Amino acid sequence: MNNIDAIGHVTGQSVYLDDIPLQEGTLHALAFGSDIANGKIISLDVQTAENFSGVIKIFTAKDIPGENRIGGIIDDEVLFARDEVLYIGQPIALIVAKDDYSARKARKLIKVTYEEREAITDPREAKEKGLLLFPPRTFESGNIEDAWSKCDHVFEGRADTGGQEHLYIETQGAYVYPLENENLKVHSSTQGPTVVQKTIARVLGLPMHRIEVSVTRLGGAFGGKEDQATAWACMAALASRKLHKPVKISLSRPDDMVMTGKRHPYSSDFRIGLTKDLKILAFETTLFQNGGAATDLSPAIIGRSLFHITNSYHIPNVRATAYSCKTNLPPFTAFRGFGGPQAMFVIEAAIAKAAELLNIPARIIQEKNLIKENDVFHYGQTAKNVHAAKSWREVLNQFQVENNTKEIEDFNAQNPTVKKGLAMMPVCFGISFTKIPMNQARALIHIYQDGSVGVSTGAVEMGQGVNTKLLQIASQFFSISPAKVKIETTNTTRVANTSPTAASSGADLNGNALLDACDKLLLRLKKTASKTLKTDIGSIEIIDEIVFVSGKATSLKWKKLIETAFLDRVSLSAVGHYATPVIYFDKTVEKGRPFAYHVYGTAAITAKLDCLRGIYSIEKVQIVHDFGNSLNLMIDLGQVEGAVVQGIGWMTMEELRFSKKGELLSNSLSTYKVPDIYAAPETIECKALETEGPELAVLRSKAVGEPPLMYGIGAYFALRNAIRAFNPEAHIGFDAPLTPEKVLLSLYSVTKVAGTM
Ligand code: LUZ
Ligand code: MOS
Repeated sequence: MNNIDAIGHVTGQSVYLDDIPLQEGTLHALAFGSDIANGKIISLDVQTAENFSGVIKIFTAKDIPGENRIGGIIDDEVLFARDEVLYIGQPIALIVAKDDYSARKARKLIKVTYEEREAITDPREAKEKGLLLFPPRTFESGNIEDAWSKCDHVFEGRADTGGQEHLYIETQGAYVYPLENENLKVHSSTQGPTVVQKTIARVLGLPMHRIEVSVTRLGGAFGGKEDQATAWACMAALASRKLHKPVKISLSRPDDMVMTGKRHPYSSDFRIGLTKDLKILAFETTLFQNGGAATDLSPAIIGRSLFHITNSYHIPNVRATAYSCKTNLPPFTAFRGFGGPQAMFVIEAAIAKAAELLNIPARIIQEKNLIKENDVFHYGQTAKNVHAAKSWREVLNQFQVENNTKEIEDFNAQNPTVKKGLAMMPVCFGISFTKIPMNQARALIHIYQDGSVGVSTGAVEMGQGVNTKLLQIASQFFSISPAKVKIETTNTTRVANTSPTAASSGADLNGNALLDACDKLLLRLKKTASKTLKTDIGSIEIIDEIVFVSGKATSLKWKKLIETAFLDRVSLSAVGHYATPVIYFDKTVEKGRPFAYHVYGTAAITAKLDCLRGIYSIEKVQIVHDFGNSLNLMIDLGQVEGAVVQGIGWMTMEELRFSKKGELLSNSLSTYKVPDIYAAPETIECKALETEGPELAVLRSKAVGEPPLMYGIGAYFALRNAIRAFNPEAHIGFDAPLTPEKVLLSLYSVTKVAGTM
């Protein structure tokens, strides 16, 4: 089954926000943001700007009829700054004009005076000053204090990871127009139509049923539109409601880069203790999450960091504490992996540090400590259907890693200025929203009189192929041609109270809700068939659009069956609901069973480094990944490839930089380097591990969106190994991204004090 969007994408017929035809009289909105990172607003003068030709109106906080509040988890975020600004780019006003050009010109005429305060951009400094977004959280298992004395080796260090731009191809935006009776229709480029609906309702002081949110597809999201699509839709909705006009907002790339949150940078301290036979006995870490100026999704992201702090390893004694630090940067937000990647980098850094000081390859420690069946994670969940060791072994076997390692050693011995390095990267990622109530979904199916089927769910298509999977699920379940099924847009009037399409769980949750609806309809259809064919319902089956009785084909076809059911006045519509069973979590003790299941896999990554210039390439990424019983291996492999490249980008080249004053320096594609086709690995090979797949994955096809991003972490360690092959004394911080600049500096550095990095 090909991706159903393939032809539309290639021919340019797929509809994104910018492809929606504009109604006559549509106005264009543009946000005006703060140009300082911290301070009081003393005065705001929009008069000159409002008088500018083409400008219709400028909105500020005082124009909001409802609440000036957009925070989802904690109520600390405003739509428009009123008394103070907390980061550069924070929206203060909205310019609404006849065209984008006038709005842009007028934006320069807004005058604000501030009483500036010192900007804080470093999370450790924020923590020192007591600036936390919410109280810290600690996960603990075993007895860490006792464990240290039992360790033969104890190592300490620090690990830092930078932020990451989402760089969705389609920037943030929304198009809102009035409907009759003061209702609003909202087209939003959002992962969470209900979040948008709910927040607009709050900002406008309206009940939710007056707001209809519709999504056809997104041009990428990666977590950046889980929470942060909302503000822009609220702004367009405010203007549309006040002016009774259609209003469009669509961020320019520079505005999007400056004004929106990104992956959280983290800075962490770690301490790792091993026995002499290299079992990790104890691991302690403190994470300082750079949360930015408001909470956004940070509590949930901190949670996932704490869950994934041991990655694929079983460690009996763990203590992990995480602080979400309030800084004067845009609120950092969800990004593919959702705190998991940052945490996994810390444990991998700790293992690498131990390996380097013990003078052994890290993979010996990694392999020894892989989690096994029935081991208990530090958060209380028992590991089931574990494929950590199996995927590890399969990578070694299928890709002859031992041979590669020897070849690399020979290569390095023969080449004084070009070095290669290899690293293994196992991944274990939990599937379910860590907030239990979010693990539910709904679906609505109509079977039309001609036997064709329309399916609506809460899933948002953002290029990940969820619509193709949903279509497969419906057509497989009814055993009808895929051509008979259409996946409708995502719309809050058809499917309400949706969770955002996030946490890799879009297909699982919505697919299971769809199955529930299909189930109800099939039962009704079987009743009709048994009545028509005068047989009992248990003997009826539908195979390839033909009704079978006790395994024998009858002359009753799908189309006729539907017609018959309709004439018999049977409802041909059904709603489905799904709530992931068995999951729970007790935050008072930080223990439970938060995840439906885990996704496992292992990558071997080879890097090649020109030691004169610091230029490198990622030669090979070789993966064995556990898809379960994949619904669509082509789509899933596409997810793996994209995620790996995105992960490598984060680890090696995408350097998010802010000045001390909180100004985004990497504010365009010339200063922020994302992987292009030349930077992508020369080969990515991914083999599917043959597994049955867990019952809680939809049709046993495992979630795939986020887990493979973390294979990219291996690129950092492969490069590190290449540097050390050139200069075993090299001083290399565990400080990602490992850009060519850092690589070059470290190639010719020496470790200042043995054992500290
Ligand atoms: N979003 C969310 C997520 O709200 N909760 C989660 O647990 C999550 N995990 C991964 C990605 N997005
Ligand atoms: Mo997400 S990081 O929106 O799954």
